[in-house]
Amino acid sequence: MSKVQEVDAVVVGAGFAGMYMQYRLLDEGLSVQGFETGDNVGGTWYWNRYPGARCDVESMDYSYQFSDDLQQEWEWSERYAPQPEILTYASHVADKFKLRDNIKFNTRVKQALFDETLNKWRVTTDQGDEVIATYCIMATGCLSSTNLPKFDGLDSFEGDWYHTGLWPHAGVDFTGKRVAVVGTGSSAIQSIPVIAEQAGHLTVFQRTANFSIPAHNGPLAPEYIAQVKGNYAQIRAENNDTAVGFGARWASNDDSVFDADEDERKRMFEETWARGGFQFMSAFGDLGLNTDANEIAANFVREKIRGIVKDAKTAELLSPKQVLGCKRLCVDTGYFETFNRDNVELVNVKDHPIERITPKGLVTNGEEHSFDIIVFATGFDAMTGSLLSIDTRGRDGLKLKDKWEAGPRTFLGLQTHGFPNLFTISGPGSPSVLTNMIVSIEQHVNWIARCILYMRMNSKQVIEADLEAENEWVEHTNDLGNGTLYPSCNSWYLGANIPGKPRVFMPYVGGFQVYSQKCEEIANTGYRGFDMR
Ligand code: N01
Repeated sequence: MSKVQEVDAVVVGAGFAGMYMQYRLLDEGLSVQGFETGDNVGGTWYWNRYPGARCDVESMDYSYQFSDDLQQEWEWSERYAPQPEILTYASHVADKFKLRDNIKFNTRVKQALFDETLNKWRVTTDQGDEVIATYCIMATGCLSSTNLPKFDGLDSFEGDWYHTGLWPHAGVDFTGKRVAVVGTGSSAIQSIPVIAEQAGHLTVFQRTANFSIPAHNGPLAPEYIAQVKGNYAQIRAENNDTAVGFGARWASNDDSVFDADEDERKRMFEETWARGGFQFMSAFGDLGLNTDANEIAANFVREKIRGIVKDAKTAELLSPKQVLGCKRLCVDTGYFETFNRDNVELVNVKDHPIERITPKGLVTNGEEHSFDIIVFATGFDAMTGSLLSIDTRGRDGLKLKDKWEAGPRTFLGLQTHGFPNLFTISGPGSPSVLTNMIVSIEQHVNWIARCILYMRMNSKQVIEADLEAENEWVEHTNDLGNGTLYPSCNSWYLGANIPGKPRVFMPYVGGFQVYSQKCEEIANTGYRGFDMR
């Protein structure tokens, strides 16, 4: 494209955030240009095609609520939807709402510059596109910039290697192969049981053991689907009124674990363990806030691991030492059981890190392990990685990279001072990754769409977060994070998985319902904390 194109809005990314943003803006009659690196919609579900990938939030909750027609016609097959089904759903949404025409695929946005003479953004891509837009909306995802640690010698490896977050579309045949998996986060914990079934031999390299709760996945009963669909409006409203945006219909207990006797504790933990998934954390009200309360729940899980894993040494190695839920809780199908297989081995790389990759495999503790395939399940440069991969410059040429040098600074995770008319969907400073992402995405998109409509109706050209409001929000977000147990371990929430990244707890931990109410109040009072001119 050689000609400069002019539109009302550029939307970067065509995952669930980008797609719904497109839908809302097009519906309001704006001209929109979307850009997407992949060759199709789906975002995270487009890239993360590793074996066993599925969503940890239940399918009847992890779906759009903006269209009743959509939520009534779509039929989920399992309690936790597998990645291919979520991708098919994304594709269905794009077709149903005719979103593809405005998205340019196979195109990466390289630069976004605010042109102060025009009060507009100039956005350029790796395909030579140049677009001038009033609004620039980053729907780039919280977990989309993959983290591949800098291992010496990777280029020399003679086998094949993959990152879970950039999985080949054709799939990978592990049959009879000697396979290594590096990492034991959610992606590894989902893929390890499936890879182990195919591989000749699987070696798992673990640096930090992780807590995982069984998913108890299975097909959804038609009666259950009918019951949810018959009450969807109410279920969605109740979910929207929770801290996490899902699961309102399952019982949660606000009582302290210390108010329960031994039998009651055991009963609650067994009940939530049997129910499966994230609900385990709601067995008692103080598991996320009090170290001693947390330790009681953590010991229950460690005991479960010892009960599942036959070899005592392996069980001990798989038992996490950190606070339960401090790193993002994992949800699994047969993860710990996999270590009872004869073809699976666990290697601890905590004390003896991976030294280097060789043509034959990798070296740790002075010993070379040989492989045909290495899978890096080493996570993401979360929340800021993809935003900062675009050269974004606001007023006075201010670079976003420089402004966020000591950690991301936003007002509500929606805007950052110095960057007028730039919006981030589920940005740092919003609840995003601590919630059902689709619920958070819809809330942000609705807020941005309403704001843009307000500006157009009131002849406002520019909106920009006030510095003071932003500073207060950053302080408030930090205070809330520091009041929890999250800072007690190293996690991607804190940027601690990326060497040199500032240690800042990035998401807003005050709860989705509190946050969305604040956003609503701000919109209702003429966008207090934002400068509109
Ligand atoms: O990444 P992670 P992930 N040597 O960062 C290890 C979401 N998600 O892709 O803990 C050895 O959690 C690292 O070790 P350590 C979900 O929010 C959702 O698994 O840093 N090991 C860790 O074990 C999740 O939290 C779903 O010590 C190294 C692992 O790699 C987020 O995505 C499914 C290493 C990385 O774990 C990220 O999950 C999957 C090294 N040099 C993911 N460097 C669903 O909802 C890193 N590691 C289904």
